Amino acid sequence: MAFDPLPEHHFTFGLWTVGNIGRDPFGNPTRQPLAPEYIVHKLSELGAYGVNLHDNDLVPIDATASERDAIVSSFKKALVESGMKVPMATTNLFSDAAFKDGAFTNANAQIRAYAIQKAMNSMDLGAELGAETYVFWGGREGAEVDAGGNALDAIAHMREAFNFLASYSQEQGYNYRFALEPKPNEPRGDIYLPVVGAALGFIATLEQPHLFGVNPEFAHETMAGLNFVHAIAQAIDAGKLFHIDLNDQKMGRFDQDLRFGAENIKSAFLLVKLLEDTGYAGMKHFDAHALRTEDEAGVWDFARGCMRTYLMLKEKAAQFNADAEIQAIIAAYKVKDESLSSLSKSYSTSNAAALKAHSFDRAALGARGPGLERLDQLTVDLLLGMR
Ligand code: DIG
Ligand code: MN
Ligand code: MN
Repeated sequence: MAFDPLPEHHFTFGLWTVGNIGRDPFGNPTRQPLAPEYIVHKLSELGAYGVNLHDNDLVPIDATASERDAIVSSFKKALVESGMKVPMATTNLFSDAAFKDGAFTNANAQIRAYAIQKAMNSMDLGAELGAETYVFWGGREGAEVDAGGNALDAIAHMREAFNFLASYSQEQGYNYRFALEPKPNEPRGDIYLPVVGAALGFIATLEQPHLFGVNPEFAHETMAGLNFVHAIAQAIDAGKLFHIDLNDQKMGRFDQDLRFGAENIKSAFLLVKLLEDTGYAGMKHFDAHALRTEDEAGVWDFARGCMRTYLMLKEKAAQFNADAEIQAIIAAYKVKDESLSSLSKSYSTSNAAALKAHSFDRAALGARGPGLERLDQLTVDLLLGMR
């Protein structure tokens, strides 16, 4: 079976992903930079749907207005030639020294104002390119020193910035939905809103929470020692999975942004199954990059691998759902009791009395085996191609 990606699969890559030149904190670049237009055409040839960008992935921070317009015009030409879309845009609020101690959350009001200005200009660029999702990843929104008392102020500063930018988007007629991307640390010692749950709780405090969702990243929740599938389930339950950053990660490491499925194949399978079973209609964005060891050919192997693995796991999920033995075990695992479960569906004095009066055979409940070992083994068999 061929697992060839097509635009209808909605696979996207950031310009910074396949454009990663292999620099790391301990080493110089190992690859040459790739022009945005070249990236657009190459990704289109591989079957991707779109490309995402930070403002400065395309337009240098010190570009003049005329230079900006020329750069955007050339990029738009590549999009038209290739048919590639720009579903998501975001702002680089983490590279420039001005943001070294935060952007929206900076203790310096002048830097906070500059960050909002930069975000508005970047939102203008994204809207010009057709982006409908706007991601906020607070790479520098954090601290190494909390003695300055910024932890509480930072939340209020972020709320002010997001409320302001949501209103700017509406006044401009942009139909952005905003996606907050949590990360626990790196580059800051600790980053505010570190995980999906924290971001969901924060969104509820905004003026227009319906405009805000999350952009969870596999590597980031994994860095925090959390179960990414559980985080996605909560985001879906809340109607807040606006976007997703797919990649892979070894637990307890710096942000590796590995090729999707490169490390945790069972987690990747369960994630793809959850996304497919729930009809996730958003973009499947691979926020990852080729290993520093690779040359340009390795970069495109990386990009092909991300999409191929997603499609293979999608096929495995279909097999899992069609596997009679597996489905029988799951049916037995989810014990139904309509008379009992109806009592707690909605409260009433009589339901409470009936539930309090019911006698349970606690020993029998504790003795019953749920069959999870067998189910997990059949999942491994399936993933290893033995079913
Ligand atoms: C890092 O995981 C962040 C940045 O690359 C970008 O702002 C965001 C969008 O995918 N992810
Ligand atoms: Mn990452
Ligand atoms: Mn990301």
